Amino acid sequence: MEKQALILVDIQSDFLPGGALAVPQADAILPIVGQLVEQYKTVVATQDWHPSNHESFAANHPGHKPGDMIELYGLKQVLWPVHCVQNTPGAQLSEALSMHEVRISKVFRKGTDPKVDSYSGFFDNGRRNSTGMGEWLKTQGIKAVSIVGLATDYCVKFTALDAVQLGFQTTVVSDACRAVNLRQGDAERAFNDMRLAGVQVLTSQELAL
Ligand code: VGL
Ligand code: ZN
Repeated sequence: MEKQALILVDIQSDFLPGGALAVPQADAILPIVGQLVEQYKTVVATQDWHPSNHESFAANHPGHKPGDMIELYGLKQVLWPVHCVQNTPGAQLSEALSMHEVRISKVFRKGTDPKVDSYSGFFDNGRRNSTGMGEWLKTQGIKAVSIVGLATDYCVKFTALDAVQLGFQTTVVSDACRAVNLRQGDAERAFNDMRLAGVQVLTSQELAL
């Protein structure tokens, strides 16, 4: 078997029930993620980690509200509620992961530049800076990655697309992800975009076969 890693995408309090950008039914992934974490030797996590002046926050654009679309330094940007602000409880990895924390080799933070959002765990949306995750996985000899987490239609999708581009054999575990679904059908469209790019989309049951 080729050397594999599990990537936990943005499993943070603000994306879970009660959080600032709660993803519907996000907590349903936690038991599945907990099982998967025990099955991989190499587990890494991404962490959305914004400064409070981040320009993806609607609050930093007077007259705009969450869900609005703007152009930000040449890139299309959805405006979000204030979320995952550095060193706040909402930015912490879910407590449900704490018992597995020793198994997480490394956490890669993203979204730290106030001028550009970063959906992918590998690069910012302008593809100017790397988080170091791709380089680190390659130095570990990882050839294949399985991806789980939040949210299907943003950070999971763009992490998976970049993983394929970087040459990793890439699987997304569909029932271990949940979508924001700003528009109805966004989750299905995201899975289709991923499949078209060469991502294998499997349920956790199919993965276990
Ligand atoms: C995410 C919106 C804004 C995500 C992060 O983790 O999918 N979505 N920041
Ligand atoms: Zn964010």
